[in-house]
Amino acid sequence: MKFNTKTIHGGQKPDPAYGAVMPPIYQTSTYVQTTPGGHKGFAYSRSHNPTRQALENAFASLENGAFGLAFGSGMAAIDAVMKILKPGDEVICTNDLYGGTYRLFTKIFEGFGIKFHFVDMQKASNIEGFINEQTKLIWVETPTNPMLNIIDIVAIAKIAKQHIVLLAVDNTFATPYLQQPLDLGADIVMHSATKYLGGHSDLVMGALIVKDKALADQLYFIQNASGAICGPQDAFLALRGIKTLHVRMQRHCENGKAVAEFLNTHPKVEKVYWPGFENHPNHDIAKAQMSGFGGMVSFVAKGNNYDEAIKFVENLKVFTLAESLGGVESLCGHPASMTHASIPKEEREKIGVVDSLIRLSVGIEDEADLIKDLSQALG
Ligand code: P1T
Repeated sequence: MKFNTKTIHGGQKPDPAYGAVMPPIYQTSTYVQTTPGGHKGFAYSRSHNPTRQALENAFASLENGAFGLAFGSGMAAIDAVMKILKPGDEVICTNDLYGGTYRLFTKIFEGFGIKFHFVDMQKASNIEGFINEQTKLIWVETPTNPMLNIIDIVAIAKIAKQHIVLLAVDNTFATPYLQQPLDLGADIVMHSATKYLGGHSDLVMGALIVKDKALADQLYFIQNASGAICGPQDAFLALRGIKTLHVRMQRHCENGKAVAEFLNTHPKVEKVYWPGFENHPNHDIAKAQMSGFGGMVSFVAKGNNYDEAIKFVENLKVFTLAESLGGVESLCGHPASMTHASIPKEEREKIGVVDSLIRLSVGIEDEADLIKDLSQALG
């Protein structure tokens, strides 16, 4: 089945109870048992829920995985992966990461005795010096949030396999429409389904997808034991969102390109970060591992002035100043004070997240209105 068909039918079948084409919202915590253990595969909704299961099947199908798991947030999904680890284990992760991921790693899991190495993976071989007997996991975000760096998944997977280390890829920015990390050698794909998968800024959710049964069993055990599942209503909304993922992403890519190109030639703009530019440091890798460049664009205005950056985001009218990304509406963020505020300033600035950096999640409105809005706010 081709991807565009999978978004609508992947892993889905009519509900067995009454043949409903869309999975009903099974708003129930529990299920009748005729005798202890005598049930239809559903005993308690933390463990299994038919609406969530339909969504998990859709996740698996989209990413060419065998098993999907849905969580109450992207952070809950990452938290579940980290719980595979034991004190003394080490993780190598991209140095440019969503601020919440950095915070979870450094403020929670470091306290449990896990060591994190934040490495510039734009050159894959940079990770080799950090691998030792304790290394159990490589955590990759690509494109990265918010600098839009591109990491070569095939090259990292090759190193991971040589050293028998798990590779997890946060595929939130690319979505499976543009990039399928399991096919490139990753063991685990993670999503903040809050973003493009849900697509309408109306839910918070996370996803994990894997191919390997033993790994799926381990992650399911953690999901059930820790309990950070999503509810059936949100599972329904995510399934509904996924059905238009391919058409939304096509427009996100078109509008993202138009916005990136507009900013790149604007006299007040210093630098635009977008993997579609031929002079982006890893443009060739992006071209090889992604089928488009997505709808995320970051930039810095000339003068690198904090007050001017704040004035710019306040003056936008079509772009909404808000946390998050990946919805149909265009959003604008100021990473240093919003999504990446939990990363210390000197760490942030080392990777380019300066106080004047602005991040755009380019939505699917009319391109002309978006450009006009950016133009008036820059003016
Ligand atoms: O917000 P949540 O669903 O828990 O997902 C966390 C997360 C994980 N990974 C990436 C790449 C993300 O971008 C996020 C969430 N990011 C934002 C809220 C943001 O505005 O960047």
